[in-house]
Amino acid sequence: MSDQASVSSDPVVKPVIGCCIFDLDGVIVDTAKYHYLAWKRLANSLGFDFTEADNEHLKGVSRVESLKLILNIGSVELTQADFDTALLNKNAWYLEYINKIGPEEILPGVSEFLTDVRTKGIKIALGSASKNAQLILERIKLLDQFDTIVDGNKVANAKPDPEVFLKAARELGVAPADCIVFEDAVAGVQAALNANMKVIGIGVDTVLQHANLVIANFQHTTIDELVAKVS
Ligand code: B16
Ligand code: MG
Repeated sequence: MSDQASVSSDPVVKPVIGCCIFDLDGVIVDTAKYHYLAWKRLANSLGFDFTEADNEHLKGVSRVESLKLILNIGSVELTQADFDTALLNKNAWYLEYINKIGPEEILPGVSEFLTDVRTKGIKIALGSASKNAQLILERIKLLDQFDTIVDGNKVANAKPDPEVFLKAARELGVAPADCIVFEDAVAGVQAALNANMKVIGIGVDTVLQHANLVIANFQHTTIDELVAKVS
């Protein structure tokens, strides 16, 4: 056999990925619009307004940190008891919306992409700041697609701390370097990089400029194609 023939018959070595970790809000489903309506209702009840532009700064930010930012916008100070009540009210109003959502709210291409990942034998995790993640996945009927769910109830440190993604990798027995994170928030992209994972931003690259790759959504792509681009 000639050298040339032996080279061309070599098998193509595919990059190995053990786990895909998906953020929830802004990646799987657009719950930001419901967070906005609930936070706006809270701000209005405290005597000030809260705009959609303000809401952009809350993506990926925990519930407690979100309330601190909102109170700052309105220059309002609350006692600890009133702060806690505000959190409860906001979440109750948010859940009024969440309890009405269904699979029609899944973002474009997500269902097909999850099926593709699963078919390739790659594990699937959720890594979200939300304490309502399980309920949301139940509502949109995607709960059974996830091998593990790490959400705001399971971690102490908010993104950009890598805890949420490292915990997901550990629960699935996958090394961080073999994980790809999908994130729509700047703090989430940084959390993935801090975890020593590859990260694919969902959104626009002017905002998610530190991600290894940015895509607008999951339509018309496959996990093999994305792995090849970030490897
Ligand atoms: P909850 P993600 C985040 O979800 C949202 O982007 C953020 O706006 C919200 O404050 C946070 O979850 C906490 O949500 O009030 O339901 O606990 O993007 O990390 O999936
Ligand atoms: Mg998000």
